[in-house]
Amino acid sequence: GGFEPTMWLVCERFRLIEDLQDAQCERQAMSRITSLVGDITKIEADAIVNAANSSLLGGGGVDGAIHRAAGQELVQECRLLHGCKTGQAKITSGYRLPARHVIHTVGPVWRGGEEGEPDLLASCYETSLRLAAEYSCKTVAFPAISTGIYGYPADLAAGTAIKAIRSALGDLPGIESVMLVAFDEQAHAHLVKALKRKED
Ligand code: AR6
Repeated sequence: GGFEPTMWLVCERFRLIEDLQDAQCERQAMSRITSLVGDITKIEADAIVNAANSSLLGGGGVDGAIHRAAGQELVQECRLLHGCKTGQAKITSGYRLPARHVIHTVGPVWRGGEEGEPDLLASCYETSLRLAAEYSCKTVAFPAISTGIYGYPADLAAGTAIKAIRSALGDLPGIESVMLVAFDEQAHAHLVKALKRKED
């Protein structure tokens, strides 16, 4: 339990199902960006974003979870895409997921931060949102790209993500709501902190 009324407003839009009932939603007044704790495979958005690798043929982490939940047809469509470069994004159907589309993006591997990682991570968020807008998506949910197996520090990634999303949304009025789905409380705390910062 424990939803605040404002949390319900946010969560209702994504029609969160059972597993997310205890998720915490935080919303800045008038913001189109929301953070919550949950499993992105359960979210009914127009698009969920996958933190993929350049093969787009599946892997561990959120990528594995999305492929398992979507079913075999997802990897079949992915094979037709011939991979994806770091910082870029490609779109497929969501198959058995509650989400209509999956946007597959490839985050940078963290190598200390001096090898273009922030620009590449920002590009993942920006290109994913542009692709979502091209496909008339109004609601888009992101995982914390690169912060698992790819080793990007979660606090730095949260700041870069929020900044890139804010900047892209300025040009994309069709996107009504972006949900940042943290897998644990700590990742959520980094996102909330970055959301509360005025402007980077
Ligand atoms: N819902 C939301 N977030 C999740 C879920 C989930 N079901 N599962 C994990 N996370 P990662 P990366 C979080 O490792 O760092 C794959 O093998 C996780 O806690 O999934 O971009 C790909 O094929 C972390 O905060 O992606 C690539 O080879 C975040 O999602 C590589 O991993 C991202 O962690 C990509 O690594």
